[in-house]
Amino acid sequence: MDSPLLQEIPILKLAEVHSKPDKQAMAYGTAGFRGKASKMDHIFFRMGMLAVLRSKMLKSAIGVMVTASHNPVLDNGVKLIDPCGEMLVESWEVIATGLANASNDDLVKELKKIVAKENIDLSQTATILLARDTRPSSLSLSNAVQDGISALGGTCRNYGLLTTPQLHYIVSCYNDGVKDADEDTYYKWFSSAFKTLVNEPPVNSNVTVDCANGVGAPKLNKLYEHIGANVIDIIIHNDGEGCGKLNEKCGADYVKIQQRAPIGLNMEPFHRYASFDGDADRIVYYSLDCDCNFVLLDGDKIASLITLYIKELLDESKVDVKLGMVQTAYANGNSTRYVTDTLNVMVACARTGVKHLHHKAVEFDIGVYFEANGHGTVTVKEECSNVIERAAKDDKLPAKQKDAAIKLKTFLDVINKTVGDAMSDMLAVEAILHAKGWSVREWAQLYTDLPNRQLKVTVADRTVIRTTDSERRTTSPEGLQEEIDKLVALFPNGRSFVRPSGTEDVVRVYAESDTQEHADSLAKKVSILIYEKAGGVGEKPKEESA
Ligand code: 16G
Ligand code: ZN
Repeated sequence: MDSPLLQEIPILKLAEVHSKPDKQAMAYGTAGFRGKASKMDHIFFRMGMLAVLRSKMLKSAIGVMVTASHNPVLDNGVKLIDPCGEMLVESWEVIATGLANASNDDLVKELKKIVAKENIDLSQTATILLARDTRPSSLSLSNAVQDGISALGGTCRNYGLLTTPQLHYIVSCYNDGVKDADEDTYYKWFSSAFKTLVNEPPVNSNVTVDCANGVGAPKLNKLYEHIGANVIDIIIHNDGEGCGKLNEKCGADYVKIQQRAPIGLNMEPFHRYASFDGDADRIVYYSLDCDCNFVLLDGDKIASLITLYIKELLDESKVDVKLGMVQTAYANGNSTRYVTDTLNVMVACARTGVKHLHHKAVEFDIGVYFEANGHGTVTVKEECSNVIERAAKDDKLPAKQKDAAIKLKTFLDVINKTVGDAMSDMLAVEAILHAKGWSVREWAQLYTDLPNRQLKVTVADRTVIRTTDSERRTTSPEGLQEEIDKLVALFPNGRSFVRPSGTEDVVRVYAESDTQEHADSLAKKVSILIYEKAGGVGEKPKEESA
């Protein structure tokens, strides 16, 4: 008998509407497909179909998010979310790339190939949870996803505008049996956990949040309404209502890389500021010190604060579980030293890209993971949650011990454990500062960042650079690592690594040292080395004369 997939006519009809231009190839990268929105309609259509196949295979709902995060407003992107709210499994990234690049004529053949290879029972039902960010192209591209879903007979629940982490959260709730999970479920859960943590007395100083003119603005506003202005005081900046463009001179990425305030923000010393990125899965904090110097509290500082707080509560509650932190090679050396030596917490290193950190973090009972760029969260093993919950209810424990367990349980409730979430991370930071009676000043002083510099070098083929040891060392071109080592040895506290970017056609160079001058000089020397040894193109990086 013909399988439902063999109803080729409707597929082909819709495929014609969402036809793939010739000679265009794209890859499912670190965070899904990303590129110029005007060239990607066929990708969205095909990802709708792929989500249906994955949903049938896993007999669970699958998420599809339409966003290009911190990219410019004319870009767009799409990523799939697996049943527990985690990123799409890596083996399916290859399948996604194959389907995206199949010619129009080969589309049905490619679909059949996936069905056969993955042994998918097409009689299964499929449910896709779809959402989008505020980009001008997002509505029509999410319609293309919907067409893909209907082409293969799947059911689509379209949530409209959401932040990326909200959709991750809703996918996990839905597959946990909460079939009516929606945006409100999110606000109710996180606002109630936050209020339990900080209600007495409420947070008194305000926090100004730059929402990058993105979807974070309306959503933070709603969260704020649920929490109440009597508990937290949030001022939203770059809310997308004015003439500012999405991610243009604003947002977490801009603030982190430029180390300066977003457009239109007049900063005052010691005030708390935060920036989300365009889909609100990243957050960085910042402030001005008494000399009006810009002070950045990036993903490393957020992770250190969270790790410190969890460690204190574990010690107080005497709950014996393994706490660990996961960073990437970009983590500031002094953050790693602080967590390892001062907090006595184990630090693991993972490759760039959230999924790599997440996978390492789940090896710990409680894993705190953050990229320096502000993407991160905390993972908690189920057995560990149970141990904490039992301690929180144990009347035989001394009051102080039980109290710490209750605080830890409530604190972990404020965390979106599926993926890094700017809103939930913000609540976590605000709750910790409140609990400790700290301003940004005390937080910033946990450790001092080592001066660092990031540069990029354009080469003919960036894949000639191969890395190992979580991208901290290169294995190719031959002899490159030895040369980098020699340069690093010239600088006090020197460290440098290079890696091919996963999102841009460049090689990235990172360097840190005891002074900004040294960090700049090391980064320059390594860039020149890359240019010479790895086939640099265009203008050669130059060392500034002293
Ligand atoms: C993507 C990743 C981010 C990573 C960045 C690196 C996700 C959701 N996002 O934006 O984690 O830091 O790529 O970009 O995984 P690069 O490879 O160009 O340096
Ligand atoms: Zn993002």
